Amino acid sequence: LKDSVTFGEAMVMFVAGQPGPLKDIDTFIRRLAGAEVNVAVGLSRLGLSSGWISRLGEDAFGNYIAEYLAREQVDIHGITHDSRYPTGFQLKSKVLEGDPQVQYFRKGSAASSLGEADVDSGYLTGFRHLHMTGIPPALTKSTRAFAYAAMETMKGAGRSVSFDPNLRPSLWSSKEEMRAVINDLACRADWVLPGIEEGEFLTGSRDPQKIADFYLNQGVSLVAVKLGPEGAYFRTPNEEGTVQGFKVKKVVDTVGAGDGFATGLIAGLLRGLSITEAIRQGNAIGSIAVQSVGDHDGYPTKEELKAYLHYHLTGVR
Ligand code: KDG
Repeated sequence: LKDSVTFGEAMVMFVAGQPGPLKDIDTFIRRLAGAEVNVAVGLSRLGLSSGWISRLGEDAFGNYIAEYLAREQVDIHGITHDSRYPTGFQLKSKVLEGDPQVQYFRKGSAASSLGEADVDSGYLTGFRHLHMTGIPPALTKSTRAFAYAAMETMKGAGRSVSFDPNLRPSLWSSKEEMRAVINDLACRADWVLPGIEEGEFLTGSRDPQKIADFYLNQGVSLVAVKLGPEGAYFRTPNEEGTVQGFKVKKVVDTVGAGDGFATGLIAGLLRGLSITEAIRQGNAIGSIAVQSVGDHDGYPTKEELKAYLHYHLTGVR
């Protein structure tokens, strides 16, 4: 079996070259965005076999994405192309502090036309693990149906499933619906990876232990709550702990940190590391991610990750 598969929308991302409101920016730097594609690329860089399922338009953006992923050695056999729809894109502002502003141009995109009929169970179950986020269930009715069907297919085949809520309120019609659907999907997963703010919104408590218990009580086997620079808290039915974060000299852009965390955690668990070690890897990649402009351009190879961990844990290069 191959290692990990995921599905979702990738967008060409234009990052402002200068700080300021997006309407005033003359030059942008092109990158590739999309929570799931970030994880797919991250896992591939770490040497795992990684697949990404989506639909792209037959346009320059779609071709760019397909070529980019092939270069990153992500398995692209799960991608279909459709000339009826465009490939989505987004603009991201440059900020000197805090989270940047993001503006989407993704309504009616090729990826948002994915539906239940596109679920290829033969392809999916060729992987040991499925990583999901809360973004596809937010896009359209059909992508939500795809998400449920993919989850069911993988659970039915005995595969593990990770779920990152990745809350994007602007993509939902109401906060109540967002909470209900995300929790419904999260409770069907094996590993749930909320940020602390997300956990608070989803469970009503800001206490990481209570957030974890909420999902463990529904049958989830591991909850890792991301605490930003403080690292992450985790809990399973018989283990818990907090794994310290890594010090970062300069935060360039926070977007992509959560996907970096998921990448390190999934790679670690699929390779049989302890939960603490897997989470440490997650924290490490999250801290690397915030130091570059794109979502995933800073994500390390296996060797780079090893060197980073070694340096930060021993002080020796
Ligand atoms: O997690 C990073 C993503 O938010 C970014 O790449 C864009 O996928 C994206 C989205 O829909 O917000």
